[in-house]
Amino acid sequence: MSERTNEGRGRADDHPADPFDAEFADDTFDRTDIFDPDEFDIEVTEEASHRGAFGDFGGDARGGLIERNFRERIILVGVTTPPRTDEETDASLDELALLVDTAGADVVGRVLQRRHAPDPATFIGSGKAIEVRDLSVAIDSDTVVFDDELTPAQQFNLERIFGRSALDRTAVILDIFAQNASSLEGKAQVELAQLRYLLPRLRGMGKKLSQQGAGIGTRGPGETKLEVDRRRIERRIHKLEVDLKDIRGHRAVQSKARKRTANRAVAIVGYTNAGKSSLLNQLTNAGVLTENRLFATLDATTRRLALPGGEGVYVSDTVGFVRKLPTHLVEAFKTTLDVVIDADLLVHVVDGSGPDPMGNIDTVRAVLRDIGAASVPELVVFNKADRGEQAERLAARIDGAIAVSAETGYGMEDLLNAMSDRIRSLTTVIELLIPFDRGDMIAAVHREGQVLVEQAEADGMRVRARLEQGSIGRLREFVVADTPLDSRS
Ligand SMILES: Nc1nc2c(ncn2[C@@H]2O[C@H](COP(=O)(O)OP(=O)(O)OP(=O)(O)O)[C@@H](O)[C@H]2O)c(=O)[nH]1
Ligand SMILES: [Mg+2]
Repeated sequence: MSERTNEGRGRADDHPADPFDAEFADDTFDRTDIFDPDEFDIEVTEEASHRGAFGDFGGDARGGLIERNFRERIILVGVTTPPRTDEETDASLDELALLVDTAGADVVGRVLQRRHAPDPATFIGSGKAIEVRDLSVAIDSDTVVFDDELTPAQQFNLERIFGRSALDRTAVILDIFAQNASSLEGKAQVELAQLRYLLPRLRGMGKKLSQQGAGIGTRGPGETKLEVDRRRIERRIHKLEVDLKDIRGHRAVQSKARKRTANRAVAIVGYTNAGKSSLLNQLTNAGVLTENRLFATLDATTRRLALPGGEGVYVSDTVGFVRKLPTHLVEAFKTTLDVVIDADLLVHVVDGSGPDPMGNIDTVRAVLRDIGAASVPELVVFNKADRGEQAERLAARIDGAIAVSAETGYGMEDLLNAMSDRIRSLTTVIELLIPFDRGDMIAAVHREGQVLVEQAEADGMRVRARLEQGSIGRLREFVVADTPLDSRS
């Protein structure tokens, strides 16, 4: 990518036609960066320039998946609305640029605007929209991507003004998901999320649906594609919902089977690209794909791991989170959600070498709250300690946090011990005396807990075991209350 420049030529004039712009826009802030200043003067006509993506303004009608014969040229638009700061908008646009790059397109310019509130009709106001249109023509961009979620009406209006596709961050994330989905369930989930996103946006898309370009926002995991009418989309949504229910019903049985065993569940969560899959691989040789790419993982992979204390745990890798990830998108990954909500412990992996680790932690915690996992205990792990001191410094700042490198294996022993301690703290060592005719209960102790000592006595089996509260409740009548227990509890 060529160097970012602050081009005066793209700067906003006031557009009195739009009261929002006239009143609130601060054109000392509004900024337009063009990444290909050399190409700025290229003579292009609107029709000739646009190669089509989401919209009906051109494009080939191949409707391909990932394959494409050009890299789309993208303009990013970010809006600062209070209480957000300009720096936050900038950082968020940096990340959006990374998302667009991951989706396989080139960012050729970015536009920043400051507003008190989004314009209900066009998000950025009609004056600014015309400016963006002119810029798109001038630098020959195919698609305009907004950092915030657009309503269907805003998207529709903007595409009309631009004469090219207007997408939002959600569409880009969906596009990446569509490229990365690999399992049957993952593909079904992504397709469902895409269709649900598309359905309210069908208005005025009759032509588009039969004229699919191959670009961001148009790719789907199934061969269904979008060249179908609303009713067919609704039927497809219904079918996917039924299919997913089947797949999930099957897994629920497996998960119940797990719950009846003594093994605890640990979910590795964190920001996308933090190193979650790398950590699972380092811990268990799981062989999960790791890539310097956002959302490389969409499916939860689970592996068994023996902790230093002898406890067996199931460790699961999960889909990464990102800023402004709409909860309904996370919800599409219900498998991941279930894994996270049902976990006994979350290992929260943070890229300790990244630009904003604390901001990433906040984002991940907010998503965890959204999905109802706020109460699951969390162990914070600053990864990529091999890249510098920052990971260690951060770990020292947060109580109980650990610095590791999933790449080199540094810190793994500390991590395993910490996991072991945290898992142990969920259980209590108790002593039981179970009559010989209650073989079912003796079996239950073995199944649900960790048996430390077992001894046959005259009136039954004396068992010292580590058990969780639920099991202890069920075995209450056999607990030997007056016997001093293991010093540890
Ligand atoms: N230097 C260094 N790089 C690492 C470390 N851990 C992971 N990486 C790299 O970071 C990138 C992302 O790693 P992944 O394990 O795929 O990250 P993830 O959190 O699973 O990412 P998503 O599944 O995409 O959300 C890869 O290029 C890894 O090689 C580490 O400890 N040190
Ligand atoms: Mg991963």
